[in-house]
Amino acid sequence: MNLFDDADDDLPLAPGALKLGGFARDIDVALLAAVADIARDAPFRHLVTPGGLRMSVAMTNCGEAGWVSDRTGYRYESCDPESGRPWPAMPQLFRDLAARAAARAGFADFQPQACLVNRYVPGSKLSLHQDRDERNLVEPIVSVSLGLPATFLWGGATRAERPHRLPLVHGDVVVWGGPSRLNFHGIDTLPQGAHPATGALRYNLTFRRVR
Ligand code: MD6
Ligand code: FE
Repeated sequence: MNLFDDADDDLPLAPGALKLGGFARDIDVALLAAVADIARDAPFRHLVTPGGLRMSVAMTNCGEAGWVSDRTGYRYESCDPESGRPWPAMPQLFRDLAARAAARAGFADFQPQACLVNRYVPGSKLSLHQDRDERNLVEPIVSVSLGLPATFLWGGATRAERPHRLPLVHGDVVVWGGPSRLNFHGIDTLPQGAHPATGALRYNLTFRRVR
């Protein structure tokens, strides 16, 4: 008997959006090792928003395109602007995880082009936003949480809708496409804590089709 079974259920959030509790937990060590490899090549950095604010979440990417922000706007770039070199290749482990999670949520044959890697320390947050810098707004985003628990803010189609609060823990995966692909969402200020796998950090991997 697993007393924690409830958290490992598939939880529908909205049409096209599904939380897969604990889906990535059994490969956490390999995922975190891959994140460390990526960060050696393309270090985490605090991007600046078009409005000139430094983001509290540190970011890097792997795959054929990476999400970046600066004073000129948000976009995908095939090279890391810090080094001028292509982003690190997306590990096969990442591709397989993203495809398995998407398939479970009903999106067959998902082949991600970009993986944005977010790193949070306690006090970091990601304000309510829409993901709309991708040209492909039909295919899902697959989002993997590792390390410290966080509260996901799950809003509606407009900024005015008050967001629901959804706990995300180590190994949880959210798959998100179709009708709710443009819903507003964010991460509430990360509380203090220590996780056996990451210490005082949370990582999030989001896999996308960009083009
Ligand atoms: C995070 N995630 O969990 C931030 N976006 O750290 C996102 O902004 C996100 O989890 C689109 C789809 C799923 C996500
Ligand atoms: Fe997002």
